This record gives sequence, C-alpha cells and structure tokens, in this order.
Amino acid sequence: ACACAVPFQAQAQTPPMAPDIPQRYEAPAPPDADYEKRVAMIPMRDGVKLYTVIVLPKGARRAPIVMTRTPYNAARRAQRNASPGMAATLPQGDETLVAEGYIRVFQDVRGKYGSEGDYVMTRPLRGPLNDTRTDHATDAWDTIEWLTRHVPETNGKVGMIGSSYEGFTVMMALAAPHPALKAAVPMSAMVDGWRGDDWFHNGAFRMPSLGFIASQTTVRGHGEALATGVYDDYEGMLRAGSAAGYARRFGLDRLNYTRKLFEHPAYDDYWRHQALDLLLGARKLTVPTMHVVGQWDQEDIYGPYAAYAAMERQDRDNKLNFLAIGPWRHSGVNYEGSRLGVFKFTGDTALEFRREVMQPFLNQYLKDGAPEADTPPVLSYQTGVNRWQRFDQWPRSCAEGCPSRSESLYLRAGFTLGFSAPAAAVEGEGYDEYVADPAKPVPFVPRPVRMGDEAVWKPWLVSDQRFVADRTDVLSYVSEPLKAPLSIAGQPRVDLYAATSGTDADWVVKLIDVHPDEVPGQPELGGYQQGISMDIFRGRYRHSLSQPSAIPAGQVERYRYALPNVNHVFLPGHRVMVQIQSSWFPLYDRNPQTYVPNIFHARPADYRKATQRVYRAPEAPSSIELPVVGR
Ligand code: PG9
Repeated sequence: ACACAVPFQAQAQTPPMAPDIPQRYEAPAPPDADYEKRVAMIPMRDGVKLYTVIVLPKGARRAPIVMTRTPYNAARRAQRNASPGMAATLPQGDETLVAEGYIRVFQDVRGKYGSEGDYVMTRPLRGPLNDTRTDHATDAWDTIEWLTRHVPETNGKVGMIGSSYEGFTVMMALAAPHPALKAAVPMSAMVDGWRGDDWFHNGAFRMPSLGFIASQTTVRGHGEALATGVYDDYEGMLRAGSAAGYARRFGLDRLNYTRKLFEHPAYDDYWRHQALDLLLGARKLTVPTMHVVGQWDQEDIYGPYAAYAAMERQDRDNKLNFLAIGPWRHSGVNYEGSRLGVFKFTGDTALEFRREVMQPFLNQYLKDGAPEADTPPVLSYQTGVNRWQRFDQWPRSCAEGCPSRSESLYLRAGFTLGFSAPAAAVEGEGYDEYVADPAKPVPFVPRPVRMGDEAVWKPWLVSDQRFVADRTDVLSYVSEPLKAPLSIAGQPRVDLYAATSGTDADWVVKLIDVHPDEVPGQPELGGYQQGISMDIFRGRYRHSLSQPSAIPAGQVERYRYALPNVNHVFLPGHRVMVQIQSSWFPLYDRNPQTYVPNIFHARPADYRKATQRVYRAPEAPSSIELPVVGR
C-alpha cells in the first residue's frame, strides 16, 4: 500500500503531556546549507565520552581537520550565527579555514558542557599532580584517533588551533602528540598561571580570577555572575578586605580551585609541574607549532613567549617552532585587527595574518599537495611605525646572545630619564618617595571600574596613563622629547633599588610612550601616555619565587624582573616615561605591606600605609634595561 494512503489520523499522536524539551536536541543544518554538522560522543581510553561537533563542508573529500578543544561550550563555538553558510556559522577567525575547505571540529573538554567526566581547571599532565590515566594530551590523542577512523571525508591530517584556554589545550596535545597531529597553532595560550598569565603575575593575585572560577566551576555549563551589589568593582573589592574576603562573600572559598590557588600563593611545585614552557621545553618537539600572541595581551602575555623560547632550544635550525606577534589584545588574532583602543594600524592586521601567514602554514602541513609556505621563524608587528617584520629569532635585543644588546635607561634626579647612570649624589639624597596607602590603592583603569566592561578591559594595556600620573603615590619619570627614533624589540627588564617602611611591598613599573602635546592627524592622542610594557612584582619574592621573605624595613633592596615583550618605536617628538607605584587595583589584590605568611589570609589590621623610596643614586641606580635595537 502507498504510504500516502495512510489516513493522517491513523498516525501516532503526540500525547498532550509529552515533555516539550527533549533530552538533547541538535538542530539540523538548513537544507540549503553549504555544510553538514555531526555530533559525536567520542569515547576516551577510560570510557568517558566527550561531546564533539564536526562541521564538514558539503561534498568534502580528503579534507584536513582543524580541531579546538574548549571549556567554553563546543556547541556554541560551532554556532556563531544560525546560517546556511559555514563561514557565518563558524567563528569569525575561521573564515580562511572555511575558504580552504577544512573540516572543523570543536570538543568540550571533560567535565564541561556536553562532555562526561570530572572537570579539573587546566587539568595538569599525568605526573606528580595527576595520577589518573588521562589528561589533555591523552584526550586529544584519543579524539584524533577516533576522527581519523570515523570521518571518511578526511585525508587523515589534523591540526589544532585555539586561543587562551583553548590555546592551553593545543599546547597540552603537544606533550604526547598523535602521529596524525601535523600542525599546531596555540594562540594567547595560558602557559604558566603564576609567572605572568591568568591567575598571578609575579606572585600578585589577579582578582578577576575569582569571577572566572565562579563562571567555570560552579556548574558544568556557564555559572552565574557574582551578585556584587555595587556598580564600581573597585569599591566592592576594597570593601571585601582581601581576596579571601571577596571569595568568602560569594561562597567561592568552598570551590576547590579557589582553595588550590589560596593554598599555593608562591611558585611552588604545584605551579612548576604545570608550567607548559618547562614541560614542553624538556620534550622532543615533532609537530610544527606556531605560537601566536598579542603584544598587548591583557590575559596571557607571558606564556606564549616563554613557550616559544623553551621550545626553540629544540629547534636550532628553525624548522618546527614559530612565533607570531601582532598588535593585538588577548585573542585579538581571531577578530578585527585594524585598531586597539584609539590606536589605528595599517588595515585589518589580524585578518592579514590569518590569511597570509597562518593559513598557508596550516595548508603546508595539512592539505594534500599544498605548496611550502614562506613562514618566517618570527613575525612581529612593529608598533609606533606600524609595519610587519620577519626575523629568524626572538628577542632581537637582550643582555647577551641577541643580535643587539640591551641598554639601561636610568631614573634620574628631577623625575627625568637618561641612558647614563647617575654619576654623583645629587640634591634630594638620591631617591624619590611616596606613601602607598592600601586603603586608597591606585586603580588600573579610571573609576568606576567595571571588570565585565569588555570595551575597557580589552584595550586597557594601551590606555592613557595620565589619569594616575599626578597621584602623589605614583612616581613619573620622563625623558626629553626624542630627536631620533628609539626602537626596542624584546623584554624590558626592571632593575629597581627601593626601600619600604613596611615589610612587604608590590612594585608596578610601567614603560610608557608619551605622545607629542599636539597630534594634528588624531587630536585625541595629544599628550597621550600610552602603556607599552607594564607589570607588577610582589616584593616578598625578590630572592626566590618559591620561598618568600619579609623585606627588612627601611633597607634598600634590589628588585629585578622582566616586563612583557614588545616591538615598538618611540618616534621623534615623543617622550619615554616610566611610572612606578605600589598597587594596581582591583586587577591585583592589595599587598598589606606587612609581611604575613600567606597574603590571602591577611587580616584588616595587616593593611598599613608605607613610605616607599625609589633610588636613583650611583650606588643604587634604578633602571630599566631596554631591548634597544636602534636609537
Ligand atoms: N584567559 C582565559 C583563561 C585561560 C586559562 C585559564 C583561565 C582563564 C581565557 O580567555 O580562556
């Protein structure tokens, strides 16, 4: 009998009380779509299944796969827009992959969103911190194995890309790579949570970590925002007293990851055993890897360079390990890159990079018969003059072993700067001083501070520092207007001689480009104090990052630490500025300025004003070693 003859009424009716929300619903791709979506629960070696979305161009044959493993919801990552077009469906940064006919895969890491298993934040590799059978290296391996067997449209070659946490999972896959993993592009990767990426910078704790932990670890999906009850996070975080006080207020002290952070304030084995630069630097590099980072990455500005440097030791002949530095914010490589804050570049630098450099690199290793790409070992955008540069190594300038040698820029009397050391004690006794009051910490951006305001957060590292330049607890040293360009390419290094009347202190040093008083072509840049390379150091770690010690009150101590990498030209007419302060709130928790064993447990009475002296004397010549490549 013909099916069409079956009377409609005879078909099974949907019971009125059938639940209207199914257990799981995958919307089919629209019939006219140029792609197909498949969802698979891929089994790992321990039986845990991971939720994986596979997006294939229609008619794909012998297509390479590019995979991202994410804690941020694979289904959503594979669905930017509801569209019959694959390019509009996938993330903006994927458009060149789509144009080249790639299969795109997103997978939820274990324990998040659709995946089974336990979630452990930035799960450590199997070893001293992880006694289970699995980690991100095995999960990537098992997934690649499955994909190459179960996706008939693939040529069997897999690449991994991803930014930040997703960059971390790319790096993890490199620890024990599947033979089909042929190329890796970790972008803005979280590499070392203590030295200078997401959780701490040189021992100073990043307060927004707490909100992130809430969003990430209260539920498998996306957790609720904190009910702060204040518009200005500066106020809310100050009132809470300390990072632990803030955590308690929202019950975050009951979350394991908060506890792990609070139990490991120093750079102990918990951190060392997770530092991916140390781990990968000690393993044989076999997969071509391009590290990508934004010069003004406000979240992971340390790790990508550290990982590149550590892995470079395995790649003396520049065959496998590459570095690309753009004028971008965190993950900016995947979005529009024609400006950052008020600073404009030469067109969409991010798209240009993805199209001209990253895609040919991926094609070379992943696409059948693709030509060899002309990939520079190091690609770097020189800010100030706004042009791409190709190098065979990074950094370009350092104390020893680089093409150029760094030069010290000294703090001088009268709040000036100079390339010669202070020769003789001058009036003012060789130091400048300020009172740092933890009750009035220096804000990192103008108040009211809204940590969730992305328009402020994303470009904040290049923001105008004038709003604090005249505070009495900020020292600002400035050069004469430059007569010739001053070009730097590498890591400025702080060499600070300072004393405090307290027994612990934070030091924030900011290298700033002061634009001319008038900039006719872009008037709002007149006198702009542009952050170039800035970071914080918690004084208790001056002798050892793992063994903190109290600072002897009133004694001159030496603080040496590196600022973030930069490739920048200070142009003629501009001035170089160095600002020094002792807090950067509420991005970093306050230092009580009284030594306590664990700052997370400091009590209100421990927070005390201190007088800070910054020396610029012949026997205590504070300076920044600049990675000068031309002046
Ligand atoms: N910076 C974010 C992050 C990475 C790793 C751990 C915690 C946070 C991110 O953008 O993914």
